[in-house]
Amino acid sequence: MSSIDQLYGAHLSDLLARHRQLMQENDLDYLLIPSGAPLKIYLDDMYYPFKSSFLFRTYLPLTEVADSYLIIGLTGKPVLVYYQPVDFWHTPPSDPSGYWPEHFDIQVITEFEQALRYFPENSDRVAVLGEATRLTSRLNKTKQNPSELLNAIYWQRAYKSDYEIECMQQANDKAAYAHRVAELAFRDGKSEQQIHLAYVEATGMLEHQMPYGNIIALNQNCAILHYMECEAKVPELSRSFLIDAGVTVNGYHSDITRTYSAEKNEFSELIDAMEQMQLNCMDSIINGQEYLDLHINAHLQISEILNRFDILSLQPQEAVESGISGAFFPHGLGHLIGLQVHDVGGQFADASGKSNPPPSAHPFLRSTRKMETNMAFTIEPGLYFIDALLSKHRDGKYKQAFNWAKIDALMPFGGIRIEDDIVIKKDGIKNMTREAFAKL
Ligand SMILES: [Mn+2]
Repeated sequence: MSSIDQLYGAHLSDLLARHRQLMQENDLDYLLIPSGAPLKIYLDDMYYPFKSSFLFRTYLPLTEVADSYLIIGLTGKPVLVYYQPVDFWHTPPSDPSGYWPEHFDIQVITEFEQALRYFPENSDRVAVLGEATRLTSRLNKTKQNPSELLNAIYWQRAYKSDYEIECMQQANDKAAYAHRVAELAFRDGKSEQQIHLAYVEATGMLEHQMPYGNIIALNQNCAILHYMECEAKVPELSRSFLIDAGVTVNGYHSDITRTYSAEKNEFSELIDAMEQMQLNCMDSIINGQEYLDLHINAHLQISEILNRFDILSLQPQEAVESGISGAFFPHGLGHLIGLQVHDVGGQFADASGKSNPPPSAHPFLRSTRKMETNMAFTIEPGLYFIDALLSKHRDGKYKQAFNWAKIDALMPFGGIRIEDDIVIKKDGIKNMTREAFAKL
């Protein structure tokens, strides 16, 4: 028995115990969880790539199985209604295999409607979790996505089991290897599209199986936070390369960013400074601290770099308080990660789902949770030269504080982001991304 088998067994029994407790607190006898139905392109005979619902994937490592259902009662093995149609047009889902089937009472169906045989009765003691299907919408007495139950599930999801951490570690291991292949393609003078294809091939997966659209940017495109155009043409000069790409393993994601300079120059020194700043930021984490404090501290550290490199003459405190640091670092320091790249519940104040939004000066911060044992986060500070954000300051109140000549010289390099996936442990942090790169 491999370790993932053992870890999954313990993970699932703990998950079921917690969710059954929540079912009792919410007067429920059953949860009915659809994997989801594929979405057809309008007036076409083709479908968008299918990804099963993350609620379904909370229990099962099945990322692409459609029209299946999980039924969880208060006792016994959960029932998995597994749709395996007789289909000569497409490949039907393979027979259940691996470390998970022994934990389920698996009922294979070949006709979509046969799932109804296994559904619990139509009653308010049943909750349907996820997007309604044409079968679940017939159950008009059931509770559809009761928020009290879901919020408690989402709140708990931030705390990862050893199984989940192992899946994310494997997702980091695979991504780190592909990142290395992509870096070599950049050093080899390839186009964004060629680097993108090299990355995907190195993961051993297909493009639609990536956890999110790869961000593969050269030169000034590194300043576009969610750049996905993947230019096919090789640029005349490749100065800089920013890659933000992950891998999915058993439904769990990695989300990794690295930035490279083609040559040793001021931009590469800025990358080194940001790298050191990112490491310091992770070293400074105290178990139980607010993520928001880490984010604000990152603004101070980035402002210190801007000052040290003679890009901005303001002292760090003033750069942050005036909002100027946000012109260089406009996004949040990071987010929860797990079954979703941006895992649910990042802005919850408590298990009831009460909202804890970030302060108005930091609107894009996705996590305002405390950083507690077994929670997984990304740490992804950035420093960019984004014309759309900087241009308004060229005639603004603080225009004298900017070294415009230097900013104009750095603009063709775009920007820097360095992103690791970490887990908070009792005695420090586990950096899944750095561990993965160290194994290469
Ligand atoms: Mn991220």
